[in-house]
Amino acid sequence: MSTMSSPLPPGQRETADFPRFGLTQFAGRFPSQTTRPTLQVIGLIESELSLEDPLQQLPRVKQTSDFHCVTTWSRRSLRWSGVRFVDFFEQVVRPQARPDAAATLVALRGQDGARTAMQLEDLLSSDVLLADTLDGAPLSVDHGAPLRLIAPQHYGYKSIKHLSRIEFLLPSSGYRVSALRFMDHPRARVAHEERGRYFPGWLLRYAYRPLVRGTVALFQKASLEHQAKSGA
Ligand SMILES: Nc1nc2c(c(=O)[nH]1)N[C@H]1C(S)=C(S)[C@@H](COP(=O)(O)O)O[C@H]1N2
Ligand SMILES: [Mo]
Repeated sequence: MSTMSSPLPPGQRETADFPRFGLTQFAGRFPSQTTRPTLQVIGLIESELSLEDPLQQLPRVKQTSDFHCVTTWSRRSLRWSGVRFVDFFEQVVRPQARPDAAATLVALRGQDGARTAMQLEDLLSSDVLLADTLDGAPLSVDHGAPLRLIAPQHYGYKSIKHLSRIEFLLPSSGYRVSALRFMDHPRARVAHEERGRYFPGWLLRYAYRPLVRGTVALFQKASLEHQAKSGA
């Protein structure tokens, strides 16, 4: 799906680069496993799964999509490849783990400890990917190695990098995400400007925009230090 010529969603501005980004507490945290992905499937299911190379045997797809961070920067036309989440769900999770039909909330966790949750219904959209390449190359550590979620219709904080665990939950489970409560909208649909809860999206634009430069710089510095240490 290409969204190249469409106007940007409300409140978003195009960036010239694609920065490593997130909540500041994750700037200095990195995945320990960056090549072969393993994915745990847990929660309200009949059998827990620990999948090595979870994309194996699933149909691979390429997708060009825009990426929208809640803090208002957008990166156009990123070229991802991987498998559709819906295929992973229908061909692996449903037959092997057999999730309870009432478990319609799905928590996603990265190796760096970052946590978010999405409605299963939103994850089953055909443009939601488990991605392992960007612009034709394996994902870099900065952008989510070895495997990340890509949910282009949702703000970037739902697209968990270094994805290591998927947990099926009841919507009433009270699952705690990484962000403060007001920052986490249960759906976070970009088209509806669902940036967070309690405050209207247009108001959060002005609260978040001034934080972008400093956050990018912090993440960049931490990456350089990490590369120097790991000799990469
Ligand atoms: N594991 C993990 N996933 C994450 C984050 C993070 O810090 N850790 N940051 C989120 C946020 S807020 C954004 S905007 C995107 C940024 O993706 P990028 O670093 O590849 O640009 O990743 C999201 N997924
Ligand atoms: Mo973000």
